[in-house]
Amino acid sequence: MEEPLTLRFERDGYAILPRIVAEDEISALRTLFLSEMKGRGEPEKSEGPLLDVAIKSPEVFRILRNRRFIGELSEILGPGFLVVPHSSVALNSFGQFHTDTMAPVMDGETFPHEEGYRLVTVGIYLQDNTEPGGGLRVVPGSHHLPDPFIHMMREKERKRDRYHNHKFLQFLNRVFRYKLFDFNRPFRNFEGELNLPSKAGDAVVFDMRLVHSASHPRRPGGAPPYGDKLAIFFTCGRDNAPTQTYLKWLRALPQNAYLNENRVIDEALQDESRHLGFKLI
Ligand SMILES: O=C(O)CCC(=O)C(=O)O
Repeated sequence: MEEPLTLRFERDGYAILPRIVAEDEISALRTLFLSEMKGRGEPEKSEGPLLDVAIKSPEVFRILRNRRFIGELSEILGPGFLVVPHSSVALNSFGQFHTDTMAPVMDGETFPHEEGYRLVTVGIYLQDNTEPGGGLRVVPGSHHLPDPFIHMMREKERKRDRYHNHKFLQFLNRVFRYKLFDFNRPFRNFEGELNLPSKAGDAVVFDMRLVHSASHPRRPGGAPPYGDKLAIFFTCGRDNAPTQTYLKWLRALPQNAYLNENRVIDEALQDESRHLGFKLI
């Protein structure tokens, strides 16, 4: 008998929900997002994400009409869960190992350790994840452990500051063609990492405290077989106090001013969401 989804999620900190976007819809979504994101007329910004897609993009909201998807998310998050910012479509984003709670914890927030906490990132990848990347790497169970990045980020900042204040270190680095100091090396691999075998259209749901990284194309020089990497991301949370604290923290960040200025969620969309079993925030 298959283990219940909630037990698996609580133990591992992630779950793959298969076939949330049907195979025949993948290429239409890829074409749509690629034309939207590559044709924005701002070459230097062409790789930046589309933001707030849960409320702005009908094609993205359509995915939330999948009742099996909402049912499985409700198992993980509880009924009437919240779809909170950020939601985005990301093109060719290949971040390194981190947790999604590292930034608020570094700001002094404690909600990831509070009773009832359950905030997840949901990634719907529009290509298979294979050895050359396309999806997510995770460290199973790491959401139960203290966040290693708090110390690692402080160390990185300390080393960077020392380097920037030290002309001789900068000179040495130039001599060695900038290969001597690589402050991101500790973030490239992580002990216990697992490349999740997701297929295009699967949803990968993970606790925001889980150690994870984009799965990188690991063939130096070789183009990944899927071409451009595309993924849709949502953040979802249990309807409770830790989620509200997360929202308060998020809204107060200067780069998120767009969340506080004339941001209106269409009433019909909000009604439909309630009927489907979640609330848009
Ligand atoms: O880009 C990816 O595939 C990883 C996403 C990620 O790290 C995140 O959403 O926090």
